Amino acid sequence: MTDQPETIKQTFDQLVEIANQFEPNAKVTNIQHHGSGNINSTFLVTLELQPPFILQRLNTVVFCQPELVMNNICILSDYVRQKLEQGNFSVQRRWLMPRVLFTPQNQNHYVAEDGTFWRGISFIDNSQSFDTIQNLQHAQEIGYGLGMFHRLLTNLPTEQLADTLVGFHITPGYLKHYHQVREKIQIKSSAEVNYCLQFIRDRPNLPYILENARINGKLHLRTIHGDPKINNIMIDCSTKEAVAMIDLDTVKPGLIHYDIGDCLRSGCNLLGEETSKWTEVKFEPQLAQAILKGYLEVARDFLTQDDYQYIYDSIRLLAFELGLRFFTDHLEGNVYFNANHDEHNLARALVQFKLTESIESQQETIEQIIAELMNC
Ligand code: GN1
Ligand code: MG
Repeated sequence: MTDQPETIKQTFDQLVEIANQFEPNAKVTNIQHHGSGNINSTFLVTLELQPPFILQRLNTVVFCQPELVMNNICILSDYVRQKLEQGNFSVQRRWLMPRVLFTPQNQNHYVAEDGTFWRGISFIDNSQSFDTIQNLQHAQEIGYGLGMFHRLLTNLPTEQLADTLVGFHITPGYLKHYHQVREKIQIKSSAEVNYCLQFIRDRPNLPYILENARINGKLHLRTIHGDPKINNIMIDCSTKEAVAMIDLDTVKPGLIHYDIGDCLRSGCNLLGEETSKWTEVKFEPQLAQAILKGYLEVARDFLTQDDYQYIYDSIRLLAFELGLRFFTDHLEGNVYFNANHDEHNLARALVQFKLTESIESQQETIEQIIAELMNC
């Protein structure tokens, strides 16, 4: 069997050589694994006398046209930088876009000898991110960050961006794929697997809720982030304010509800996505209130009445959708999400399904929070 680029591991010296493509005039002092992404491999490169930068190997099984991903990111960052510089877009505080680093050949990426695809991105200075919400102020800043990102992109025509991940967040498509996988494979039964099978079976209409709203004209496509989980929103170490959104691979046309739902399902689970205590997972409404308050501070002007009507559904759906994606990947043998052990994606699916259950059991409270915020 030949190695796929994704399974190749680089030695430290090879990493230094790749890093040098993006900062040819600086001396690399260290390269360390960074963050907790499930798809790409991320490293922090430290340099002598210069700020560090992020080096990433793109997973080209998932992003099969990585050049288009890089083009999207460049279009987006140029657009936002211009908007911020023009000054007619008032941002009262520090807000930054990660900068794509170019090679001496003026390329926004580098393909190594082994066929792996790399990019360099500036590190947002004096900032950090967290896998779980630290306090209510942090929650509000998470919402503000997402709102600011959406607001900056409200007028970027979606046609300018390529669809780099066809079917991303189209839940009916994930359901279809799940059924195809089920037909293909022999399922090894266990209490956990049976819980997941039943969980999906019990919610036949849920996967269609946002797509039907789009088809019926209630929701429309805009430019979205696609992966606004809370560790993709950088927090300034000094002011504790949101300063940037990172991980721009999935920026593309979509429904902002994918982003709102994903941000809330990620932020309002204090045990985090990777917990082994899945039976204890809960959705925290007071964190949802703080995130939405921060979001509306910047997003209120471009939200329609229908947008508000689908916020609860989006939170419930995005937790369910991620559970469905993890569970399908478990059944398929971990072909999409990086997994540290055979049952890893099953464990992750259980967390998301338990979270969905908790969201459903608090529907009234969550809807009331949304209604109050809408009217204030
Ligand atoms: C993946 O790799 P990462 O962590 O940035 C996934 C998201 C999921 C997330 C769950 C392209 O993002 O959709 O919400 O895992 N990204 C892609 O942790 O599928
Ligand atoms: Mg991502």
